[in-house]
Amino acid sequence: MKIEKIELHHISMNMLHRFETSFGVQTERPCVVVKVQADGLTGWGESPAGDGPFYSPETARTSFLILKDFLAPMVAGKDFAHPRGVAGLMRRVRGNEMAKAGLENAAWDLFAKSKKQSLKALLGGVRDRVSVGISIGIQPSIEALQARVAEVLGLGYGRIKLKIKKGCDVKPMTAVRERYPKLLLMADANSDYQLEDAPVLKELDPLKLLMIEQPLPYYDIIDHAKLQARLETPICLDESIHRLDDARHAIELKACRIINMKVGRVGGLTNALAIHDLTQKAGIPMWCGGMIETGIGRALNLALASLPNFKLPGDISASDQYYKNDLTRQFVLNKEDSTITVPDGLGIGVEVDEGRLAGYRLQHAAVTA
Ligand code: OSB
Ligand code: MG
Repeated sequence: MKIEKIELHHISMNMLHRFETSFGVQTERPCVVVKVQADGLTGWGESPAGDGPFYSPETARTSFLILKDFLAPMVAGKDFAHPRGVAGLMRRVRGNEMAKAGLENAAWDLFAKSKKQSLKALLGGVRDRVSVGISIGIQPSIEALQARVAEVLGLGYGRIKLKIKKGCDVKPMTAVRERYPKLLLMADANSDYQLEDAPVLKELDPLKLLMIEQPLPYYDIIDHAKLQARLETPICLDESIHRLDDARHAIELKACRIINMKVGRVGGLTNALAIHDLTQKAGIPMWCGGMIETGIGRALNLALASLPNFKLPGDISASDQYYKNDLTRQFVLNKEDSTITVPDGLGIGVEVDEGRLAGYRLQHAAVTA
């Protein structure tokens, strides 16, 4: 198939909840929505980089630029037999994983639609509902944190992740653990610590956390291996994993016991599937991370998380935890089992509200064959 037209929409949406992590505070969510057209069909993808280069080196504006000047011209009008081929067409571009993911994933949606299949079926998903949890940002006080935890437990979330940073870690984690001894609880440090902080991280061991996500620098694997050897709590890598070789190195060096899969961070579904198969063989469970995606990215995450090695609850909360007026229909939590139902329509299985998309738009470009 050949993509005839690629449209890029750099948008920004207001978030319902302020989200604070060790790398900053977010109240608005920019991203680039990618629309591709071929043979009368439309495919959608999302490049989920943020406002600034703080989670990763990419930003929404750099994704837009790289897509417009390099990636879209490499793909428009070129023949491919499978969306993996789109990843191949973009291989010359180094890094810029989130930019690539938006375009490659739009091609997957398009391809699934052309085969009259849901993305879940195309990827080989094995479940209709995906276990989900919620990620709670750093709160101004322990009282505010306890109130937010109680609120989301009341909504039915069965796994809670708390963001931590230096100086705001053992106290809040312990307070929540004391109130909920059996809760599936975990921490995400977003790379705020160094190996010499191991004694503080060791203080989290008695809390029996499900895992601690990315304690050390965003580029590191080796120090994580040294840290994991000293901790009982499983380490989960997020920021450090961008490609299959990173996952292989992390597993070989025992740098983590769990991997967070974000399709944007690894450059698209082709790499995500390769990492899925590697971790499955190695006995390293994965879960689906989130980048506060719009309904487009959320629908794709649900399809991806229906694969067999997604063994732990994902950061795929219901739409009402993110946006008032999302680009697609809302996703709701099945309260009885803390799951979200995987869309079973063609492709990603959701329609995009193009009126809303235009309303959120900051920049637009179109690239044709
Ligand atoms: O580290 O997992 C992270 C959001 C933005 C950037 C990084 C992260 C996050 C989250 C939120 O934790 C996950 C979500 O609900 O989408
Ligand atoms: Mg993380």
